[in-house]
Amino acid sequence: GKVRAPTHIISTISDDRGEEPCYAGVPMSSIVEQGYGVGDVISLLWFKRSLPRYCTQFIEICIMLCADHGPCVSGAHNTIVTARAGKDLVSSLVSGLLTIGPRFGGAIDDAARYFKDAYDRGLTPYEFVEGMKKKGIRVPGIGHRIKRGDNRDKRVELLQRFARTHFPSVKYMEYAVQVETYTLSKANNLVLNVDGAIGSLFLDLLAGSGLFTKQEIDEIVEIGYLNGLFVLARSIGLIGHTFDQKRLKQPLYRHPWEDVLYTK
Ligand code: Q5B
Repeated sequence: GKVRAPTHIISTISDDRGEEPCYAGVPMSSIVEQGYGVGDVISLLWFKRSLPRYCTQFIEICIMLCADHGPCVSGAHNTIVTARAGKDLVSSLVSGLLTIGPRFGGAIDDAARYFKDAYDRGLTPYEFVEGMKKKGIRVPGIGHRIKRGDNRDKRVELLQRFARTHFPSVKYMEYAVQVETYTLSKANNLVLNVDGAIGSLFLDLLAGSGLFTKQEIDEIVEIGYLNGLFVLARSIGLIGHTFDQKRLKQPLYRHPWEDVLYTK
């Protein structure tokens, strides 16, 4: 009989061999004709399933409100400096993307991991935060350079309001809010930040939608899908910053001597 030669690649999310490309089995004509959005495409290509409208809307809100946060944040700064050094779009973009990590924008996965573990183990916010302190680990999803207890992040409020209205359960987010109440009692800058809000709410999306098994949720959290939301979103802003600098014909950036402490 026929013998199938072993393949070098296994792929399960898309197929371009037929008349039209398919994302997780859904043909492109259905995606276009049924008015799917970016949230649906992310659901198909990342989670390999169609998600209900409130979930895809939540994903799209995350993308929109993480798309940019001004020129002063780490990623935009790198992109601006790179564009002004005369580099091309891709170089300027990746130079900004490379700053995304545990301090800047890339704390979503760890926030989801730590909040999930603490909530599932029934730790009080005090036990959780003080336990992290003992281990010398900053609580991911908590803290911001400019946001404060008396100057909350509007993006966090918008996400919370949407989820409280549309999600069947927001237990992980409410736990993150309790953690924030405790951290704010220690210092005014220790607010729940946008990474922490997305991390905790995505746990609620996964657990509350009824479309993921416990094993699938654990795998998503362990692999770390959620920083992808920030990477994808912020690429929109970083591309914009590149075009902005080119349009403005900005010269090579050089940091002023006066702003450096030269010391031995
Ligand atoms: N302390 C974000 O720090 C920041 C603590 C903490 C316990 C914490 C810090 C942090 C976790 C990572 C995280 C996402 C580095 C942030 C984002 C997107 C963005 C960005 C934008 C956008 C800020 C002062 C004292 C020290 C620290 C203690 C601070 N954080 N303790 N758990 N989480 N958070 N990142 O202000 O006793 O004096 O030594 O690492 O969630 O990236 O807009 O800019 O859209 O672009 O530099 O919003 O919180 O504070 O380092 O001077 O610390 O607070 O141990 O205590 P800061 P530091 P002590 S959202």
